[in-house]
Amino acid sequence: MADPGVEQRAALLAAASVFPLPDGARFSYGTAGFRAEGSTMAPAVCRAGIVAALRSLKLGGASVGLVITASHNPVGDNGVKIVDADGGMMSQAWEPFSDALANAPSPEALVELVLQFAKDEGITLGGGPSAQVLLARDTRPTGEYLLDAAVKGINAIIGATALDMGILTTPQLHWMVRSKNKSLKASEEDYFTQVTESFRHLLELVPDDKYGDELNKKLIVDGANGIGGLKLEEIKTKLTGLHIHVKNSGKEGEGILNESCGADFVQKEKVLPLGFGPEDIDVRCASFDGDADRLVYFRITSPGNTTIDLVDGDKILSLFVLFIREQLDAINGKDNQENKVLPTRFGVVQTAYANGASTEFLKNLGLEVAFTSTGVKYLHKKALEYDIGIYFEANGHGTVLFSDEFISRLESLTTKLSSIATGSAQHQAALRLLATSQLINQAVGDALSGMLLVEAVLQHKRWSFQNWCDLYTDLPSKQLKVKVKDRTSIVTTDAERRVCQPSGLQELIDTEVANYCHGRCFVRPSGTEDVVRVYAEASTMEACDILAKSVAQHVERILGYP
Ligand code: G16
Repeated sequence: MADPGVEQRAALLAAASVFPLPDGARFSYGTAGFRAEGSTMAPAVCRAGIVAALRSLKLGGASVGLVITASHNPVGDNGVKIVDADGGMMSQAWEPFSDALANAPSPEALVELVLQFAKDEGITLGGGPSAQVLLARDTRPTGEYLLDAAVKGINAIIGATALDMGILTTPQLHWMVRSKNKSLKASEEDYFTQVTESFRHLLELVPDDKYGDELNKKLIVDGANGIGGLKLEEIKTKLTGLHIHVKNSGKEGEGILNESCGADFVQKEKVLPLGFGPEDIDVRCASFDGDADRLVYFRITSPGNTTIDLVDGDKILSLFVLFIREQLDAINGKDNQENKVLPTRFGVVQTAYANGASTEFLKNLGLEVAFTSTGVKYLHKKALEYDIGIYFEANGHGTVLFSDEFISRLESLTTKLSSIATGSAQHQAALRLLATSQLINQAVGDALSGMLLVEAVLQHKRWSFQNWCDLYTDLPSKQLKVKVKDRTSIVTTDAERRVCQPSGLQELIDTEVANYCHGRCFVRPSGTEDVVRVYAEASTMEACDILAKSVAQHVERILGYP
């Protein structure tokens, strides 16, 4: 092995020695990076810093990102994930190395792993191109300490620089990394300008000839006591056409991050978050999660009742699908299947958690619906295969992706139409699609920009919250968490819809499911918590509860209590 230099070895040894791996600690990159109790995370974060710097070197010095967050998890947890140069999640091909490095038992073992990996990947250490890692963190109390660990890891690769972008939403950092590598404006101010301007543009394009009641402009947002609420407070006065009131805003004294509030709580528990009450009846409400990469909507219907009407990621996706289809039809002519002005491969990506009623609704529209495993890293990759790919997890994590090639065609079309048919329905529709591609985050799911797109589409359609709810009726569903000895002993297949190990478990699930009308049930190990998740769907809530419980009992019995 070529010696990368004494200095490089020494730098790696020094960084690894500051944050030794405690006995028994075991990290796994999981669904969305490393996560654990915040005070135990420093070794994994420091090592993720090394990985991020190596990734940047591998990509010829392109900026990559590192964000310190445990998203929807409790405030005491923390985590780290790496953002690739395109603004998406780190290449899955690098996860095994990240796992190995995070679990390297000693500083010496860590150095050997890095040297071997650099050699295998053709990365020149100790003096190749410079590397750059953009850093961000959410509002968790352990964030600052872990940021320091990340910086130490990055600096352990000679020639790498860490650029602290501050306290941001996770999607803001993804957006910055993508923009920077495309030589676009990439500051936080630029992000705010882009979303507020494209939102304004979409509202200007709302047709004035539509019938129906004026949409209620009032919107209440549950910020999960996290960073999303704080960022929204900063820009809400620039969002003309909306009257936003932020609750659980993240300001001092308002409440605890993600505790009985936020998108994960609202979607899973289907009850109103803390701080909401009868005064909010019938107002459209949105809920972000702790790092603002998930979005759901809800409405409180009657006083004294904590249950809500929930609009989850599936229904957000369906709303976006209808809007985009309407614009494509306006451009191409609805019945013109032969000579389309703008031929478009339009696809939708969901996971096993998608409510069966939503999938049926989308298929009935004639759309291509693909399924992937849970995790934005899988959905995003699949959605990139289309000219316009929309993905959403039921939990509210998703976005709409426009391919670069499609955007160029759209830009040429709008230029052409602006000279021959300016103001025509076709021209307006093309402009709407362009504004949509500017508004909605092209790097990752983003609660803030997703919410503004929802608001623009509702105004465009003159739709009330009820119109939106009425798109289809969700099948009742139930989710449970089961604690077991070793959740990784469950192995799944078919986009996590079937279990292949331990043997016999799938047959038991099939037998239970067969007892229920519209019954569906699957189990999978979580990639962010030490639990097995059980999802059940059936024609009544009571049936869901029983189905989920009986399958959970099988899981507990077969896998053993912890
Ligand atoms: C992360 C991922 C999501 C995933 C969720 C739950 O969300 O980004 O794609 O759905 O975890 O994953 P699991 O069921 O494996 O625990 P977040 O918002 O926590 O980053």
